[in-house]
Amino acid sequence: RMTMESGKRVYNAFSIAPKPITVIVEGNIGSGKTTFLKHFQKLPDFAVVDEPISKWRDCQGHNLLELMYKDPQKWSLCFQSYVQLTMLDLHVKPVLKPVKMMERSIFSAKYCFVKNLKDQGLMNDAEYTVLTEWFDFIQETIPLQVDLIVYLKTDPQVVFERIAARGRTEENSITLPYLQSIHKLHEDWLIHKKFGPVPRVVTVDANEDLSKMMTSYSMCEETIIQKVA
Ligand code: DGT
Repeated sequence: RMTMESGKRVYNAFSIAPKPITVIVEGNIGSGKTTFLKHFQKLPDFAVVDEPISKWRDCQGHNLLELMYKDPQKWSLCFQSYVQLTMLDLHVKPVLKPVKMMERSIFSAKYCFVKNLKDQGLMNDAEYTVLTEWFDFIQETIPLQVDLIVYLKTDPQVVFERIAARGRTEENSITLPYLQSIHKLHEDWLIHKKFGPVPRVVTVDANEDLSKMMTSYSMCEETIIQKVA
């Protein structure tokens, strides 16, 4: 028998595990979500589910991320429908630890990325409507539990420099105005709550050099643990 003890809860791998607290980590491209999650991956009570970007770069041999950046008008619907599927897959993935952490969500895909493509005229109204109908259907039929959102807030200029420095090939066409739009949509969604009610948001100033962010990580750890206790 395999059991995992965590605070007051006892987990038995052969019984149905209690529902974990789900935390999603959001923020602009290059805001440090992966580094943030790496910190939590080391802690015993946290299950970090894999980020789907590797799937976007290799969908049975197709690099959908690259296609989307090269010709957004042609490939955005295809890319975003795959993002929606891979995100849904992560949302429903069961974990055996008290806290489940995810990098991004089906929500940022919809409210930030899809909305931006639509606003920029890169996705037409018919395509946007089909994606939205799928999104609404998923929300109505599948429980997508989110208890807490960690928002890594950055200045677009800062992430612009980080993205240039990391040199991911698909991303060499990313411009400052693009990052400004994505930033604004994160603010509209998480701070101004323009797209409806959102779960509790913890905002972290993520402009600091990534290596200096340990203090913020520990603060978030406290907040999350308090919520779990
Ligand atoms: P990090 O760790 O904060 O630096 O995060 P990134 O930049 O590795 O990960 P993410 O999810 O912000 O972006 C991955 C790439 O996918 C990036 O080039 C933006 C692009 N992308 C376009 N549309 C979407 C979408 O709907 N969702 C997500 N997650 N990414 C999208």
